[in-house]
Amino acid sequence: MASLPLDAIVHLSDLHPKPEGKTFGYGTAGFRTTGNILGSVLFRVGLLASLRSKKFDGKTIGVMVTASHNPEGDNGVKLVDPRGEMLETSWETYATSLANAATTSKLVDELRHIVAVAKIDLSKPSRVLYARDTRPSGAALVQCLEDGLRAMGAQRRNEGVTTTPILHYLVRCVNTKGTRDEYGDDNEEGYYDKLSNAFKKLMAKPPPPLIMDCANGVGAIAAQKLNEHIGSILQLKLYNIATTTSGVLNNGCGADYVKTTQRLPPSLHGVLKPGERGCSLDGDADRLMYFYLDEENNFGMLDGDKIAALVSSFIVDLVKNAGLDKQIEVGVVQTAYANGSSTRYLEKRVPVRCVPTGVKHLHHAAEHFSIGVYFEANGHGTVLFSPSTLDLLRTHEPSTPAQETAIKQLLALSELINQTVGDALSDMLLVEVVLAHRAFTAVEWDSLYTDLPNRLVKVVVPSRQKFITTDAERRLVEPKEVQARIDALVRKYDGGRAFVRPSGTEDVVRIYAEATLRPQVDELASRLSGVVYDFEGDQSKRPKEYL
Ligand code: NG1
Ligand code: ZN
Repeated sequence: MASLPLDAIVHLSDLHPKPEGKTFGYGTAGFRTTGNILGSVLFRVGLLASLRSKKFDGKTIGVMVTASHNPEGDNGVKLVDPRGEMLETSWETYATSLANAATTSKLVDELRHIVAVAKIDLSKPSRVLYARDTRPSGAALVQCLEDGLRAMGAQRRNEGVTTTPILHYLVRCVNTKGTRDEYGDDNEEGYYDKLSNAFKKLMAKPPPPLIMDCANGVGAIAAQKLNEHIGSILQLKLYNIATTTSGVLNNGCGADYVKTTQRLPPSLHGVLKPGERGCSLDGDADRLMYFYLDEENNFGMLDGDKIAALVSSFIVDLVKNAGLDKQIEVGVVQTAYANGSSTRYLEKRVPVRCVPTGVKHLHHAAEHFSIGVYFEANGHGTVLFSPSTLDLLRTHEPSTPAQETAIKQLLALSELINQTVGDALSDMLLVEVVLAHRAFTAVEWDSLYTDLPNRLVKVVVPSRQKFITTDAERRLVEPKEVQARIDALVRKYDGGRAFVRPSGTEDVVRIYAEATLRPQVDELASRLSGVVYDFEGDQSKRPKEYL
C-alpha cells in the first residue's frame, strides 16, 4: 500500500500556514473570501484535488480560482468533478475540514482520515487541470495551489487565465477523450470551434450587433476570441474590457450590478441607443443578463427568469415540430428567487421545479428531465440534454422535412449549449438564436410576462447559521418567531411573497420580497430587514431604514 508523501506535505504545508482565528467554509460556490488570506486554502485544495483524482483512478479534476461577481479584492476556489460538474456534496465536508486544520500536524491527521473514510488508493495517479480569472491575487494563489499538487505528486495542467465555464468544458473534454461521450477538443480553440460551428448551423442571417459589458473581467478576453469565430454572423461590440486596470472588475458594471440595481451600467449610457439590446457578463463569465432601451429610452432588464422563459418555450416548440413531444419531456428548474410572474408563465407550459439556491441543486434537478432548462434569476444557467434524449435525436427517423429540420436544430442546440455549467457566452449565443428564430426584439421578448416588483436585500447578522430553512428555502424552520413575523407581514401586502435565508457565499442573511406594487415591496423588504435585525442585532446600532 502506498502512503501519503508526508515529507513533501509537511515541508510545503509549513510554507502556507493557516491564518489564525479564521474559519473557512466550502459554500455554494467553493471557498470565497478576501484574496490575500486564501494561500493555505489553495495549498490544501491542491492536496484534496489530487486525492479526488486518485479516487477516480487518475481522471482529471478541475480547480478554478475565482470570486465571480464579487469585488476585485475577493477571491475563491472551487473544485470541478470529472464530468465537468460541481464537486460532489460529500466531499465539500472534506474540503472544509482540510481548510480549517489549525496546524500542519492536524492537516496530516485530516488527510489520513479522508484517505481512510473515502477509501483512496494512494498508488493511483492524479491529474489536475486549473485556471484563474483576472483578479490580481490570482497568480500568487495559483502558486499555492501548485505547491499542494506538487506535494502530492499530481500531474499538473495550467490553463492560465480563462473563464469558469471554459475550465468546466476542458475537464469534461479531457475525461471523455476517445470515448463515445467525447465532448470536444480539450483546448480553448476546441471550445470556440464547438460553439461557433453550432451557432452557424442555427443562424440564417446576421442580427444587429450586440453590445456586451464584459465586467472588466476574463469574459472580455474570451469574448474577443469568440468574436473572431462568429464575427461574420454576430458582431459583438465589447465594453468594460479593462482587464489589467486596478479596481474596475465588477465595479459599476457586470451582470450582478445590472441585476441588483436593475439599472444600465453607467459606462453604457450614451452607448446603448433606444431600440438596441445589450448584455452583461459577470467577472468569470458564467452569468448573463440582457437589457435594452425602448424607443422612449426606458431601461428594461431581461434576467435569468426571462432567459428561461424564452429558451424553454422555443425548445418545447422544436420538440413538437420534431414529432417527439410524447418521448421528450422539457422541464424548467428555478429557485425561490425566480420572479413569481415567471413561475406562473412557465407553469402553464412546462413542468417547473423549485430547488434550493446553488448551481449543483439546479443542475441535478434538471438532469431528471429529458431536456432540463435551469436558470437562477441572477443569470446563471444552462440547458441539459439527457444521454437518452441525445440518442433518440441522433437515431430517430423523421417522417417529414419539417421534423428533420427540428431534430437538426435540437442537436445543434445541444452542441451550442454548455452541458457542464452555466456559461454566459454560450447562453448569449443561445438567446441570439432564439431571438432570430422568433423574430423578436428585446421589447417583444420582455413582453412574454411582466415581472412583479421585487427587492433583494441583505442584513449582516452575528451568526447566520441560526437561520435554518425548509421547502426549497422558502420557509424558516429556525428561528420560528422570525418566520411567524414574516407570515404576518406578508399577509398584509397585495400579491406579497417573501423569504429569508442565510447566504452560502457571504456572511449575511438575504431577504427577498415581492408584491404587486413597487412602494409596497420596498416597505415590505424594509420591515423584514427590521425583523431579521431585531432577532439578534445591537439595537443601539439599528439602521434607520429598517422599519
Ligand atoms: P448565496 O450567497 O448563497 O445567496 C449567491 C447567489 C446564488 C449563486 C451563488 C454562487 C443569489 C440570491 N444568490 O449565493 O444564486 O449564484 O451566489 O455564486 O443570487
Ligand atoms: Zn460567476
